[in-house]
Amino acid sequence: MAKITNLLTAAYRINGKRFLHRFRSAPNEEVKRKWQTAMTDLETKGIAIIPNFWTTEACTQARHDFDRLVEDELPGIWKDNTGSDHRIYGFDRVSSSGKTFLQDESIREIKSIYYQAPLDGLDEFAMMNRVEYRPGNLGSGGGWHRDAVHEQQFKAIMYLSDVGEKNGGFEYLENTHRKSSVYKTIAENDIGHSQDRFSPEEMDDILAKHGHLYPRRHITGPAGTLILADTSGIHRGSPINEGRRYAITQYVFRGPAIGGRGVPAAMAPLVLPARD
Ligand SMILES: O=C(O)CCC(=O)C(=O)O
Repeated sequence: MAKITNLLTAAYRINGKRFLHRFRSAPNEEVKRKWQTAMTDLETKGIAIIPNFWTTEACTQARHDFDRLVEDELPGIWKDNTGSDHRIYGFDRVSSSGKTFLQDESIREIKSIYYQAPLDGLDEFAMMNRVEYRPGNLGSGGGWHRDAVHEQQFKAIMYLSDVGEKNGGFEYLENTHRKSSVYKTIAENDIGHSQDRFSPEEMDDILAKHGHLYPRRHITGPAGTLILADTSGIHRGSPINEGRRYAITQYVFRGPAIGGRGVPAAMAPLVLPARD
């Protein structure tokens, strides 16, 4: 009975959100053509990889800006419990590298197409983080999760340092951005209708039963590798075993003008205020 209630509640929340979000804007055909493969991967698998999006020099400059702000103890820097993850939410407000990333023309067009929404309807900011090995670290993002359960959630994540298997790369279960995966995990893995975090045991069960449907990707690549993902799909930053991983992420939310709620209330206080 609980399972049926969970399925009905999830269906109600998913479909209500879809109805509210039927705002469309004309896609830019040139961008659509240039990024066609990436857009198709994003839409079908939930994840797309674009190599060499930034130069080594631009990545070095962003790392330098971040390290200087941490060294200067900028107020508002967020840290996880183990001291592994340092984050600046609103990096675009304190670094020109952050601003350049957030304002990138191609990503602007891609997110507008993905959300089928005009850009001025989206609320957004850039977050830069540095993750380093500490015993017991859970990786960037604190373990396997969905950023949203009932609606799509776009993120653009770019590595700013070289990321190999041991450096805490982004992991993603392909196809879990599809709402069918929400229903499937409720029905076959005893997941709650709005559950957005998953224990190691729950992940073992999901992978054992549905690993063939949801291939697990661990993204490695040099500095400048761009990942576009629908993070309503199941993902995490892998726990880091070696070195430091620097990355910058665009957080993008539907604003009130297009039927969304903007930056979530729990996150808003973490974001540095905009500067003139
Ligand atoms: O940085 C990453 O690899 C993933 C981060 C993440 O999942 C999050 O912050 O929600």
